[in-house]
Amino acid sequence: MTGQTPLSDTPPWKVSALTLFPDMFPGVLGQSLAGKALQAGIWSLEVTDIRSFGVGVHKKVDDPPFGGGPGMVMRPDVMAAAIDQAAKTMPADTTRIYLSPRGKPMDQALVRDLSQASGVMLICGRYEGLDQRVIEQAELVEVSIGDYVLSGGEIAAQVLIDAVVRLLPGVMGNSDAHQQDSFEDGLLEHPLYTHPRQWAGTAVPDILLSGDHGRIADWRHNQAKAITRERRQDLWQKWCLSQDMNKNID
Ligand code: 6GU
Repeated sequence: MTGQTPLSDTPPWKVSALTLFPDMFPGVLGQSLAGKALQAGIWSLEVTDIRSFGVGVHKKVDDPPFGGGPGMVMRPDVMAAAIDQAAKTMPADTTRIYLSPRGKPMDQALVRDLSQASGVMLICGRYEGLDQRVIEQAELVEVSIGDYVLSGGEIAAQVLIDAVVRLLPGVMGNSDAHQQDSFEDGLLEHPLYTHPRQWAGTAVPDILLSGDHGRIADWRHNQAKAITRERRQDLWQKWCLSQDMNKNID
């Protein structure tokens, strides 16, 4: 008896998070699906406290921006020292992501790529952001979770981790389930219904009770197209183009 879980021969997907607020981790990820997967060793989390690399007796991590302007900028010397330390326990080719509203928008393709890597380093900024030189020197990839501004990168990092962890083998019972996820085929997901069949004066659509799996699949696909066209012009245009391209290839 080793007491090992069935998946323990697979190394965990490794997260190295750098933050001024280490107590914010694992945060919401300590619960539910991600929390169970963390306990089961499907992913692992190492948190680096940026403060411990601060300069002087006051462990200073920030200074005002050269050229003037509001707020403070995180010092490149402090950040580089924290990143170098964290990098020691990660493979040399680990992607280093700096969570920033200036970044490339996070999407399901990025999430899927990261889930297929051995792990990720996540750098959480506070204040106005990081000195540009450390972004370049440490080859940080800037990633944003949407067009709004958060007070720091920690919640964004947790959004990213959650999206990746649910794709890791053994986390979601039915591994076919993500085939249906919104974005997996470029469309938003179709609507869902369960019991009771009649509720608040509204019946579940008859087609879903027909047992005709081919017609149900067609109905759902049409619903997915209609919802995407109505809500997300950007995704709809992309999907239409991808259909045209496939037609030309076939
Ligand atoms: Cl990744 N970080 C911060 N601080 N704000 C954001 C963001 C990230 N994405 C959108 N807003």
